[in-house]
Parts: sequence; C-alpha cells; structure tokens
Amino acid sequence: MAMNALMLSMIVVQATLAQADPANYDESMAPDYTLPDPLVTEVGDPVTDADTWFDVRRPELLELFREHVYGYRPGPPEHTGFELIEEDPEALDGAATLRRGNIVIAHEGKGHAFELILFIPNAAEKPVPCILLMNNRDRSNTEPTREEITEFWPAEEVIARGYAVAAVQVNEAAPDNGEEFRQGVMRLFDDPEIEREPNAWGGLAAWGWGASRVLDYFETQYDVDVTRVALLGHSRGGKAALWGGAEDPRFAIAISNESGSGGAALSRRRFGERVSHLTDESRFHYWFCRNFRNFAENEDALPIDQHQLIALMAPRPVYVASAVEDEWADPKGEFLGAWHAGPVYELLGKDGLPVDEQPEPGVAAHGTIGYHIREGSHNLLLEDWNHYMDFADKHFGRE
Ligand code: GTR
Repeated sequence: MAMNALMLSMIVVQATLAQADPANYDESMAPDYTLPDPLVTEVGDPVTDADTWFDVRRPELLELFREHVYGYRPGPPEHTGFELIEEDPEALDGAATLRRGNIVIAHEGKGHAFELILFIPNAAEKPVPCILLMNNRDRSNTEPTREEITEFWPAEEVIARGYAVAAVQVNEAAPDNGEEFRQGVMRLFDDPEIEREPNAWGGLAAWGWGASRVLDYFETQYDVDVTRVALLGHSRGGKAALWGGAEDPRFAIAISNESGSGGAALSRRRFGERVSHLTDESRFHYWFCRNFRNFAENEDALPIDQHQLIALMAPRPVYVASAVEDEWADPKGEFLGAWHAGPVYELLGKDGLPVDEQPEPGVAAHGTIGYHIREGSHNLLLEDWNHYMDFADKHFGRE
C-alpha cells in the first residue's frame, strides 16, 4: 500500500514536470528572430513622415495589438464621477492634502466604483503633475494613513519633489483572477451570459481603461494637471501601463517597471516568461484576449512585437526598467523592446534611447525613451521611483 502511494506520487511529480514549460535563461539558446518593422505598413510601404505614422501605421499597430494581444476596450462610459470619502489638508505632517474617494462609473443603467487615493503637495504651485500607480499588490502598499509605508509607493518622497501621487487597486477595476475578472468594469459593457469574442478585452486593458477614468476625474478639477500625468505600473501593472498609455493619449508618460513578457520584453526572444506561460489556462490567460493564445510557442507568427507597443507612446516619453535578478522578465528583452522603438521617435523628431547597450546597474539612460536596470530582484523600489521622477522632471521642464 505504502509502495503504491509512493509510486502514485512519483507519477504525479513526473506528470507535473512534463507539463511544466521550462523557461530558457541561457542567452546562447535565445533564438534568432526578425522583428516586424514599426515603420513599414501592413502592405509593405515604408513610413517616412509623421502624417503616415499617425494616419496609417499607428492605427494599424493599435488594431493589431487589440485584435491579437490585449483585446478591444470600449470608449468612455456615459458618466464618470467622483465621490469624496475623506479629505485631509494636513496629511503627511502638513506637506500634502490627502483626498480619498471613489471613481464612480455609470453606463447603461449599471454602475461600478473603485477607490482613488491621492496626495497633492501643499507647497507646490497648482496645478501639479501627478504619478498614478496602478497597484497590483496589496492595498497596504498605498496606505493613506501611512501607518504602513513601503517603497512600492513612496508618497512622502514623491510629494517632496512636488508631484501629486495617486494610486488605484487594479483588482478593484477588474479582479485579478480568471474566475472573477469580468466582475469589475467589464460588467458595464459585456453580458456575462454571452460567450466572449476572441478579441474581447482582457484584464490588462480593463486596468488601463480604469486608469483613464482617473484622468476623466482630473479633467474636472484644478489642482492636478491632467496634461502631466505619468501612468506607472509594476510587472503586470507595467504591462497595463504600456497598453493604457497606448490606448489613451492623454497620459503624458507611461512607465513600465519590470513588465516582462506581454509588456516591454520582446516576445520573439523566448527568454524567461513566454507567451505560453502567460496564456496558460492555470495562469494569466485572462489578462489578454483569447487570440493571444494562438501565439503560444508560435511567437514568430505574431504580427507585432512589444517594441511596437512601446512605439505607440511616441512622441510621448516612455520608460522601461528592469532588475538584474529578474530574469523571468527578461531584462535584456525589455531593453531591446525600448531600443527598437527608437526609430519611431526619431521619425517624429525625438530621440529614442540615448544608449545602444544596456547601461550598468544603477545608471539611468534618459532620452525620450528611458531605461535603467537596478541591482536586486523583482520589485518597485524608491531607487526606481527616483529615476522616474528625474525622467518626469526632464520632460516636464522641471530640471
Ligand atoms: C508573474 C507573471 C509575470 C508578472 C508578475 C507580476 O507571476 O508571470 O508576468 O506580471 O507575475 O505581476 O508580479
């Protein structure tokens, strides 16, 4: 009997190993690949001027990402409002005003709300620029009471630099799991009884759509400058930040911290996490539209790659960051994603990345595309935020 149980458990272990899709971490094993050119249209015409980029190529790329990767998100809802929960003009020892409330969305007789936590620097001249974090971790990281403080959302430091700092919980916009992800904002648009289209929006698109509703609110009040909002996310939040910035040109900057596969990292490198991992039924398939599954172990068939996602921000500033130990997110692939977006920026009269090689850890390269890699593991730390604020200072003329 004991023997049988042992054999059974060995079979289970072997089956699990056979199913597990090992990641490649060996640079010499990275495949050769040819990237689709952001500056050649789908019919093969070169894109040599800004008008053709904005009128033809950019719309083509947006459509390809919608159709095959993130899904189609709806336009704005009928109504976005703000319901104040608390306001404290003497928060952070008097340095900031805390404003906490619900972003309230109403559409076709249905409603959904999620919390916005916002600190506005008291000393700064209004309206102020703002960094908005789509928080994919526990809400305690953005604790408005500041009874708990982490580097993931260093409100005190951001306020000291004259920025407003805001946070929303991504899972309040769309729950971060495959069973419930349709229970957030998607509920306002999709009938849960009807089977979804293979290009219906996934969770990442829903999070970015939610972040756009924060901009709707900022548009209605005077102290945060809606034209100077940087959308920041870490990891899955970083994937959502790049796509949210692509879909909503009101975001002045998009910042992806260690966004990896499905974010800044080139899919065709197949290094660390791959499309097959992301779209696995037991993992994160619901972040994307169903069509993305067609490219699991089939990356070369993708009509796009992630450098073109980054290029969709152009000419707006965009930032990609990595961590040395975060091999799962493929730091080199993230760098290359940023680097290969460069030609679009150059076409539009901006610089891309000012370096051709990954800089040393801790050294930031800030063109209109920014990049740094820091020592350590997968996380969003004050060191990263400091680079982001330097970058925003540069682009908002605050140096
Ligand atoms: C991982 C996932 C990554 C990344 C990360 C995170 O498990 O494989 O794509 O998004 O989660 O969000 O922390």
